[in-house]
Amino acid sequence: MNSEITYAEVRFNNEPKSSGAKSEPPSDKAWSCCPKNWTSFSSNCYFISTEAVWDDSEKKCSSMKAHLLVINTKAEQDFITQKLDKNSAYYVGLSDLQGKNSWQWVDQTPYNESATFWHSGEPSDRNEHCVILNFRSLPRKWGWNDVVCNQRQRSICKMMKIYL
Ligand SMILES: [Ca+2]
Repeated sequence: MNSEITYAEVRFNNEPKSSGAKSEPPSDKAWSCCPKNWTSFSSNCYFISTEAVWDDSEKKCSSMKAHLLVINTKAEQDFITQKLDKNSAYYVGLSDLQGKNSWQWVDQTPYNESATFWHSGEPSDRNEHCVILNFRSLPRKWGWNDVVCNQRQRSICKMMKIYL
């Protein structure tokens, strides 16, 4: 994956900072950007990746210096889902690999019950250790579902913006 930079954004120091961001951008840096073909939101960059099992999806993200998507806010999820195909499912960086109902984000962000967006009835099965983001029509919304980790699914990678 090349990391050619195709555009940059200017962030003024007096611009209000987005709330809830886990990592605030360095305040003394004025220019930030995302790699080619990535999309930007707040201080992060996102990439929609091709089908793979959960493990390999995380490896693909890591090879691009990113992680599977860690969802910190509803606003972030709402932004990213606008870019997704309602007929696909996308792995995110949340798993319970031990099957102990102990959900872990790939970047060690603490799992916060009050910022979870499970579909109704999910998580549904102790044998389903990995999480996808998908669209359900009743009610019409995007949400999370635990699934087995060896299904091939599309996925979303996330990295912090690059500050120049
Ligand atoms: Ca499930």
